[in-house]
Amino acid sequence: MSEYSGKDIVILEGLEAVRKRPGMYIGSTGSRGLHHLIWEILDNSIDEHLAGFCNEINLTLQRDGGICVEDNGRGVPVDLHPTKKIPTVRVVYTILHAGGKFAGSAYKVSGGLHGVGSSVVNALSTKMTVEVKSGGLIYRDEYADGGKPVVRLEKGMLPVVGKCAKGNTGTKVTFYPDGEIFETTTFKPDVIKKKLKEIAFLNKNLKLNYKNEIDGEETTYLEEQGIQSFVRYINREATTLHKEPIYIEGKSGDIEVEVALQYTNNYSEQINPYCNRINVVDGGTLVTGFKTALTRVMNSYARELGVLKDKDENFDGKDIRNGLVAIISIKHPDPQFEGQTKTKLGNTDAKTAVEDVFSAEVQRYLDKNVEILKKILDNSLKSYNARKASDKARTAVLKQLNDLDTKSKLASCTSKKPEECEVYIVEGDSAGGTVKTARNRKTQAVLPLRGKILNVEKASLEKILQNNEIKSMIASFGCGIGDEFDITKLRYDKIIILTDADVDGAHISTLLLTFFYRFMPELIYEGKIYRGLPPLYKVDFEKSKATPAGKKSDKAAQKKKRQSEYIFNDFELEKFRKNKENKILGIQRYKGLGEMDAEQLWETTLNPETRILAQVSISDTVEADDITTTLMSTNVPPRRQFIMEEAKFATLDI
Ligand code: 28F
Repeated sequence: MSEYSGKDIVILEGLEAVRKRPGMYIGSTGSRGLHHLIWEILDNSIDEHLAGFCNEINLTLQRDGGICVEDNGRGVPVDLHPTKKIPTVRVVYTILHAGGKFAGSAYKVSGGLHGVGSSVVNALSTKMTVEVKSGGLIYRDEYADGGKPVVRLEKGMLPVVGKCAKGNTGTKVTFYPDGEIFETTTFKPDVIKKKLKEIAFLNKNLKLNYKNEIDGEETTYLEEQGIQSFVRYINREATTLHKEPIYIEGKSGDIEVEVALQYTNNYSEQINPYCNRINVVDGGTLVTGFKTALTRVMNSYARELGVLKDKDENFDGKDIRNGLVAIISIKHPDPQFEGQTKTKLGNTDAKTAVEDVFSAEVQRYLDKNVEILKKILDNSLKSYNARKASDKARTAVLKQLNDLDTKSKLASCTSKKPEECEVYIVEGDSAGGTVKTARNRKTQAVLPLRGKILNVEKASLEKILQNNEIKSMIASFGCGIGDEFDITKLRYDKIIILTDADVDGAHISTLLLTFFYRFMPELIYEGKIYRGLPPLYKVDFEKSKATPAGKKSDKAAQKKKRQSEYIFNDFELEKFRKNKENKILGIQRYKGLGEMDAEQLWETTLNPETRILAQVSISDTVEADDITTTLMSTNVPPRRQFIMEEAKFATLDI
C-alpha cells in the first residue's frame, strides 16, 4: 500500500469530492471533459511561460493511453511545504485548491481553473507521475487510483531518480484518465492539435511540440508573429482588402493590449477577444473599447477626407466592421469574468485601455498607410449605401406583408392562442399537402416552401426581402424582422422545420437556420425552433421466441406476433438487427416525407405524443469537443453552431 497517513485523509477527501462530482470541476465526463484534463495541465506550463520562465512544451499522446506534458520552466518546487510538511509539488497535486494563483502573487496573470487543475486531473486519473528537474537533480512523485501517493518520502523529501545539467529545469506530468469516470478515454488528435495551434497564436515564441506515438505524427507549433498570424490563418481562404494584417500593441497602466485586424470582402464581422489568453467569447469591455475606438477614428477620417457627402452623416459601427476579422488580446492583472459561463470581461479599465491604445496606434498606422485607409473607408461606404438602400426596401416590404399574409401558402390553424400553436415549415408542395391532411387543424399550421431557400449569407438584404419564401415566413410568424423584430408577437410556440432525411433536406434546414440566425436570432435563443425527425425505416418483424419443443404454435398466435416499428436512424436499426429475438420480415426505407401516407405521417412526425423533435440552440463557442474549432474552420462562418438536442427519443410501436 501507499504511504497513507492521518494527514492525507483530509487531502483525499478533497480529491474524493472531485471524483464524486467531476462535472463541477471539468464541465462534463464526456469527450470534452476528457480533453479538459489536458488543457488544465497545459495551462500550468503556459502560466510558467507567461511568468517568463518557459519557452518550450512537449505534448505526447502515448501508446499506453497516457498523456505526457513537459515544460522547461522552473519546475514545481520540491522543497518541504512550510505548513503541510510534505513536498510542495505533492501539495499542488493532491490538495484541492492548492496553487499559488489563488493566493494571488505567484503569477501576475493567469487563466484556466486558476491553479486547481493539477489536483483535479490527478483525482480523475488511475495513475499520474510528476517529474521535476531542478538544481541538477530529477525528482519523481507518483499517484494512483485518483491521487493517492505511492512514493515513500525520505525525511519529507521526494526520491531523486536521476541527474541532469544544473540549468536544465522543468516539469513533466504523465497521466491516465480513469475509465470509470469518463465515458470515453480516447483522445482526439485533431482537437489537441487545434488547441496547440491556438496556444501558439496567443503566445508568440512559445514552441509546442506534439507527438503521437500511435500514428507516429510529430508536429511543432511556433508562431513568431502571434495574433497577426492568427488573423492571417483565419483569412487564409478569404479575399482580403489589404495584404498584411494591421498589428497594434501598447500598454495602458498595467494592462497590455494587442490587436491584429484585416478586412476581407465578406459581409460578416468576426472579433475574437482574449483576456489573459482566455477566449472571452461573450466579449465585454475589451470589445466595447475596440469598437468605440474604431468607429470614432474611422468616422473622423471619413469626415476629413469627405467620404460621406452629407456632413452630418456618420458611418454606423457596423458599416466600419463590415468584412472585419480581428483578434484582441489583452493581459490584465485582475480580470473579472462575468456572466453565467464567465466568458465576458467586466473590467471597465480594460475598455479605456483598449480604446486608448488602439485609437492612438491605429491612427499612427493609417497615417502612414493611406492606401489601406482608403480601401477601408471605401468598404465602409459600400456597406453604408447598401444599408440605406435596404432600409428603404425593408420599409416597403414590411408594408406589403399584411396583404401577403392572405396570399401566402400558409395553411393556418384555427386556434389563435400562440402557446398552443405550432407551424410546420415543410420542404416541397407535395409533402406540404400530406402534412396539411394529416395535421391537427386546431393547433398545427403548415407552411410549404418551394425548393431551396435563398442563402442569406450571400445575398444582399434587398434581395433577401424580395424572396417569396422569406416573405411568407416573416408574414406567417407575425413578429417582424431585424431591428423591428418583436418576439412577443410570435404566433406560434414552436416553429418546426420538416425536411427529408437526405442531403438536400439537411441543406434546406441549414439555409433556414442561417436565415433565422441572421434576422430573427431571438427565435433560436428563446428555443422556438425545432427540427422534426421523421423515421428513416419501417421494419416488419416478428418476435421469434423459441417455441417450446413438442408444442406446435397455432396460426392465430403467430399472426399476433407480426408487428412493425418505425426506426429513426441507422444506429437504432443496427441495434434492432442485432437483437436475436427479432425476425425481420422486411425493411422499408423512407426516402422522403412524400412516401408516407397521412396516417403514418401523423403517427411518426406530427403527433405530439409520439413524434421526435430536436430543439435548435446555438453555441457561441461552437462545438461538442473543443472551443477552438471556430477559429480554425474555413468556410463555415465562425462563432456559430446550431446544436440539435433531441427532445425525445423513442421507437414507435404500431
Ligand atoms: C506539465 C505541467 O505544471 N509546470 C509548472 C511551475 C513552476 C512553479 C510553480 C509550476 C509555488 C507555491 C504553488 C517554480 N519556482 N507543467 C507544470 N511549473 N508551479 S507548475 O509554482 C507553484 C506555486 O505553490 C514555480 C518558483 N515559483 C514557481
